[in-house]
Amino acid sequence: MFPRIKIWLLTLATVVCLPVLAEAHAILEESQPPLGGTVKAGAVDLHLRFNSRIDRGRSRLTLIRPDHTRDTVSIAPDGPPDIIDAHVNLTPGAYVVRWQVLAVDGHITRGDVPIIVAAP
Ligand SMILES: [Cu+2]
Repeated sequence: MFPRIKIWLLTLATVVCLPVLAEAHAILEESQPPLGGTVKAGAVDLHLRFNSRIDRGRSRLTLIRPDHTRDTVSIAPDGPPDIIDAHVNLTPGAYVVRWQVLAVDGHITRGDVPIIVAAP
């Protein structure tokens, strides 16, 4: 009788947890600068916070410059597991910060944060 209850509980737990796991891929919850935000030229801190933990080593930040050239931006190696931090030096113009992250559920998500860099 006892093992049967255990199996039943395990099954129930699986059924309850699956939808939660399926939703666990990373969604951008907060970004600094914000989407469409304006910052002053010079040293700019990029700060992206997600709804779940991400695998920093398998995540990527790409900076698309006003002339459409692209650079991979190195992600700061430490900090909370749901946050990506990076530091860039920017001249005035319209940029896009393109993020691609791997969440703990194994799903990759990506998105763009357009920002405007104004003369200091
Ligand atoms: Cu997912």
